Amino acid sequence: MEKTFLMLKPDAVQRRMIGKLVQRFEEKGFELIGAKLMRMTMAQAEAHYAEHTDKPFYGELLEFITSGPVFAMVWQGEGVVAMSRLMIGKTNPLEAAPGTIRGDFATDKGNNIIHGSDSPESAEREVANAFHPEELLIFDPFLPKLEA
Ligand code: RTP
Ligand code: MG
Repeated sequence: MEKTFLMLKPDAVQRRMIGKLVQRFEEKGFELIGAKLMRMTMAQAEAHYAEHTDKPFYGELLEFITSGPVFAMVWQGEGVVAMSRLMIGKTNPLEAAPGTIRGDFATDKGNNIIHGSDSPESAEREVANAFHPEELLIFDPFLPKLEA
């Protein structure tokens, strides 16, 4: 079954939006199979955003994502990667439609509330970067084994 990694960013946690945002995905009908409040280490942030190493905003992005707790989640369902990206809305605030999470709650390109994996392959990598296998309800063979 398809999975995605959704992460409520430090601005969402600080704005007390965890419950409201989790509710959107529950009501849509996806299955939550893992969730935790965590602080991303710099190494985790670098791995998570490895594709953006060369971007001018990379430093700012790492600083922001490690600036406070995030709420990391794994959701499962048919088409969950693409559908959750639709629910999240575009990165550019001028293109994020009302009714989407960013369209409703964000005005900034950087402080934009939530991350969602852009493909099932990215999701596998991002889940493994943030969760131990036993933290998920359903065993995932692609996740590395914990040291005994
Ligand atoms: P995300 O990865 O966080 O779900 O967001 P996304 O796919 O919509 O956007 P992406 O292109 O992957 O960019 C990752 C995050 O970098 C920040 N960003 N800042 N200042 C800028 O021009 C800029 N562009 C992107 C955003 O926080 C974006 O979510
Ligand atoms: Mg992205």
